[in-house]
Amino acid sequence: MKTTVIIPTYNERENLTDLVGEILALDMGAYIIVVDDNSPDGTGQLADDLAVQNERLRVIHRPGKLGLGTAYIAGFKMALTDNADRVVTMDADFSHNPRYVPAVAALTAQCHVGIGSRYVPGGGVTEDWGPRRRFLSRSANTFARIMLGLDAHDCTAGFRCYRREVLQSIELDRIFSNGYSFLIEMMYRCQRLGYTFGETPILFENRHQGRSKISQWEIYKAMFTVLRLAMSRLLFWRPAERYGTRAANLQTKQHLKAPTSAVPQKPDL
Ligand SMILES: Nc1nc2c(ncn2[C@@H]2O[C@H](COP(=O)(O)OP(=O)(O)O)[C@@H](O)[C@H]2O)c(=O)[nH]1
Ligand SMILES: [Mg+2]
Repeated sequence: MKTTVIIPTYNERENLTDLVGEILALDMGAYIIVVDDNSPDGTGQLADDLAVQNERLRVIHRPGKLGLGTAYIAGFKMALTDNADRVVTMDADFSHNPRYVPAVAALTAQCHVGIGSRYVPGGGVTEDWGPRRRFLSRSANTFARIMLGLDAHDCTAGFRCYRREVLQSIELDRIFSNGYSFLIEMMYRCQRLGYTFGETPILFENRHQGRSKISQWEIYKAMFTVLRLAMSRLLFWRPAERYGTRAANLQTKQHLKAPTSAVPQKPDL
């Protein structure tokens, strides 16, 4: 079973060496694709240097800061070409600790998409989050869950593992959102296609080095994405059985059964 971890980077020079080292040291023999957007701090060059030392690491270079969503898509395409069976996505700043990678990836034995989740029992964030940030994060999640009827508890988490068939069947180039709202749209599309989710608790840590790239503008865009998708959900409503129902998905989770359908039908999103 080939596992490929995609790490989008923009100015992550101080984190990358340790992160790559820890992932490569995991027993699962994971492969890594770093997707760098010509980081001014030289992260791309560092990734190339690390790739020379380890053949399980590959690097995609893009000409400038093109956004998190398209970085994931570029990584997905390369991972599929490289015959990955499952594809993990995680941040470069240690907010997603590499020690959780095996557990997140293992979820795909029972469901289509695994999530390293802050919002299931045992999960959470490290101490430094003040009440305002906690409230913002929780309410953004609840808003997206309710508006889009999402099953998962952590809908904005970037720590995920997708089975190969999920990425093959989603028309990646038709995903409209870029940036952080990509995560919400991707989850919504997966659920519409009848794919199931599993969550394992993680402790989300503050970034080890460097600065966050999320802006206020990204938060507005994420809200817009939720409203846009909620509208399309209303307009393009189809009988639930075509997509798999929420109840069926929950049942799959409870009984930890492998879903029986191979590749569900694609709806018009
Ligand atoms: N390639 C690429 N990576 C990005 C871009 N924006 C953010 N990232 C990476 O995406 C991950 C999450 O970003 P981060 O700034 O930590 O967001 P935060 O955790 O929400 O504050 C990190 O690994 C960033 O380096 C981008 O435009 N292009
Ligand atoms: Mg971060």
